[in-house]
Amino acid sequence: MKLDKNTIERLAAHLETCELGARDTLKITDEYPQMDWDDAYAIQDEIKRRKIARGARIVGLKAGLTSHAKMKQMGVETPVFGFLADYFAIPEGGEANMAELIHPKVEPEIAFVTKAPLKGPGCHIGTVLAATDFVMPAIEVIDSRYRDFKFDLKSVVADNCSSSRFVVGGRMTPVDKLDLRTLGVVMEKNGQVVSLGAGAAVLGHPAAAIAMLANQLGARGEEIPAGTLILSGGVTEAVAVAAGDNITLRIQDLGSVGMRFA
Ligand code: 0L1
Ligand code: MG
Repeated sequence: MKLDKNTIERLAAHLETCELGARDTLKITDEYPQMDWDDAYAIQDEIKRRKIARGARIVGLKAGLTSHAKMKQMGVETPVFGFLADYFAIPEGGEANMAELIHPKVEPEIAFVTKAPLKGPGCHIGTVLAATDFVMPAIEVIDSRYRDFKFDLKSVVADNCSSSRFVVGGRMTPVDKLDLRTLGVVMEKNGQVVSLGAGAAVLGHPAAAIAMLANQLGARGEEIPAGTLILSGGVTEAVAVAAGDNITLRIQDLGSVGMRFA
């Protein structure tokens, strides 16, 4: 690690204050270009610790930048992971308040819920499918705290991978009779189709994103417990939204989920 404990705590407090106050900031590597991956995840962990200390519950995990479309959109090559806090969750058909957000975008995702623990190294698509209770459609709202979404990957990881809000809905569908690679994904904004894709856009198979996450956590000595909700990553590029927008996501065989921005 290149940063000391005080600096990590200060950067975590700064990023979380930006999140809670809906204020943007410059990417933190401008001030700390020497920051490494361990520093970036230590800042994310400190943000998580602060939330738990204030009484928030951690309700899930997310894999990010898992599709080639997203990697190209962001100019990066490696997937990343973050956490979901309880107050990020919006009920199916519910509303996100733009006053609490900076410049949100939405992503169509396949959410997994596990029924057995997953611990890397060595997790693969088969291990993940065997440990999956069901999958559901999910809309993730990302809201980078960095001005104009201008960042590098370490700054993004420190900022909990732009996590902000999410909604899950549709049908809780077991995976044994599904081919997640060929599931069609259609996202609409105000009734117009804005994104089209298939599950295979996520690392060739959405379960590969969950395996990657389990292996990355395993390298840190952590596992994914049974009963964990995990967002596997955007199937398409993220789409910008504004107050008044209605978003609907339909995923073949999994049903649909919707939300709006007020
Ligand atoms: O959910 C994600 O794919 C993470 C995105 C992190 C970068 C961004 O803000 O687009
Ligand atoms: Mg995402």
